[in-house]
Amino acid sequence: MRIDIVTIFPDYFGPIDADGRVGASGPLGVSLIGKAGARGDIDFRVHDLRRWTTDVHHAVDDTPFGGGPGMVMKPDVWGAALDDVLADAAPTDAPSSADAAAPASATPPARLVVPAPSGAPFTQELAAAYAAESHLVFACGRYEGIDSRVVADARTRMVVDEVSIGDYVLAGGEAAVAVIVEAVCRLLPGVLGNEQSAADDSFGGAGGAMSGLLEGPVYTRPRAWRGLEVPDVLLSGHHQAIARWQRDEALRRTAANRPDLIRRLAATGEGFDKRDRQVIAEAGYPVDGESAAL
Ligand code: JD8
Repeated sequence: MRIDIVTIFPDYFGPIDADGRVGASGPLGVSLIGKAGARGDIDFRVHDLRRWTTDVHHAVDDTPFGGGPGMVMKPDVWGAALDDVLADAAPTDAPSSADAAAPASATPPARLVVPAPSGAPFTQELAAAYAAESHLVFACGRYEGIDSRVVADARTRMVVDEVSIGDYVLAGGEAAVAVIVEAVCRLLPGVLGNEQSAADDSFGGAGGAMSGLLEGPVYTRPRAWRGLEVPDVLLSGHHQAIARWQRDEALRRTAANRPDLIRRLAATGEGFDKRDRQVIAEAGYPVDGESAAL
């Protein structure tokens, strides 16, 4: 997968070399995602938007039409940047032996992702959709945002998503891009070690036993710490009892912190067995077998 990020703060994503490649530090350079980048499984490129400014002040913003606070990012600078980034990623017309069979048009176009507080919610489901793409381009806004014609223009030739990572206000899109890139890249083949799997991810996952529920509590050595013991069942070796206990804990935590997820699972009808409904009822959410009413 190729991931391009356009921003006025390239250093946010760590040391960037002349070709826009990221170094071994920063959110894209460390951990499993950093290793995948170093292996070349993910081709990260970070671009400074000011490279496409044309005036001596390298201006990327201007006053908003219609008045109001702050500044708006200029469409002409963004348009030129996205044109070049997309052109750079597009296969050259001289097909090499490898893609001789695959004419240029065969290469799926990139998908443009623009974080914004007004965007559609970014979800695990969308993360999985992005993980299936071959090329993602992220546009990091700042100030009051990017002139809205940039997205309108890009939509004439590619899929564009305006997404939000949550109901709080950030100062710009960089943090949101770091969040989205991590959620997407951990789903790519070979990124997570084999001991880890995304199958059981909360908020969707791939149909694992716990998918759709929040994670339950976790423990490791020492067995006793500051007078606090690890639950005996986890030391019992009784795998069925352990699985049941972990599910009960996940149900209790989900009912307490995210009753909306209980409703979503209850609505699927086959989300809960008799024991589940008993645990949820004890947690204050009666779910009867018949209707999914809570
Ligand atoms: C992109 C500029 C700042 C936003 C005036 C504060 C996402 N969940 C989220 N919260 N905030 C953002 C976000 C904020 C951004 C930009 C994303 C570009 N800003 C602006 C409008 C109000 N300032 C976000 N994803």
